[in-house]
Amino acid sequence: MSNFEELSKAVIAGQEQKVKELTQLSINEGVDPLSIINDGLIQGMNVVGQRFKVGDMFVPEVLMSARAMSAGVAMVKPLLLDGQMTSKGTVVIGTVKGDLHDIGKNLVGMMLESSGYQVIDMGVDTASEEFIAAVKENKAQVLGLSALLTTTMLSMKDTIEALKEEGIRNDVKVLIGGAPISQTFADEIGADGFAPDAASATELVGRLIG
Ligand code: B12
Repeated sequence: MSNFEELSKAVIAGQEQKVKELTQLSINEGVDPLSIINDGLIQGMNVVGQRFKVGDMFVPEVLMSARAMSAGVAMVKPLLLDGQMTSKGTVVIGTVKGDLHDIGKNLVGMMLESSGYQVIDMGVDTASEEFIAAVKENKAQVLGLSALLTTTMLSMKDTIEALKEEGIRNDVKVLIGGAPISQTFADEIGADGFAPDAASATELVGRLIG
């Protein structure tokens, strides 16, 4: 089994210590840092995302995998060349007002970060004004909104309207996601895109600003 395969397996199994050991091993062997992230750590997390989707893995396991992956990413990050992680663009991401769910949003943020985007994480319960301030301040190309409740998903529309009022709607692509969100809803409220999971979200960001 290659190092990458072993690393992916350790991420899938949520074995943080093993991920750290294997990551260190790859670093010692001089493996390209970006490759450790993309071919090892993220590969594992992609499998986790797919298994979660079909009901083969559950939230606590997903969290353990995410934690294990982050531990590996944190070790590799300082080794990346300047700009290697931040050259692809800036994404502001957060969970909308009134909503405290952040597991999926964190996964999306982590995966975007590991794929080379600068991610500004606004946390949970984020008001439209806070999103707008962050988009302006960081000159973000993408705004990612997460909602897990049917009641809070409606505030995504408010944020899009507020972007229009501020005159910056055309400066930023709005991407939405979360369990109750669909492409139909995205079309309805005038979002630029919807993605059902972290891997597709990363792909979509690439397509939107790539
Ligand atoms: C864990 C959980 C909680 C935890 C949250 C912990 C945390 N730190 O996030 C706690 C216990 C706090 C919680 C609280 C509540 N919850 Co809750 N919760 C869940 C649960 C079981 C899992 C959500 C989750 O983390 N999934 C795992 C992640 C990986 O998946 P995900 O969030 O869908 O994210 C993926 C995609 O959606 C997408 N994605 C997510 N965000 C984004 C953003 C962008 C930009 C993109 C592109 C993609 C994207 O990519 C992610 C990764 O693959 C769901 C059930 C469910 N089926 O969703 C209920 C659920 C969402 N909760 C629900 C409810 C009702 C509540 C409460 C109101 C309960 C209560 N009565 O107190 C409160 C609300 C608190 C609040 N104000 O937000 C309901 C919502 C019903 C509805 N239709 O609105 C659900 C559906 C459960 C149910 N069947 O009743 N909850």
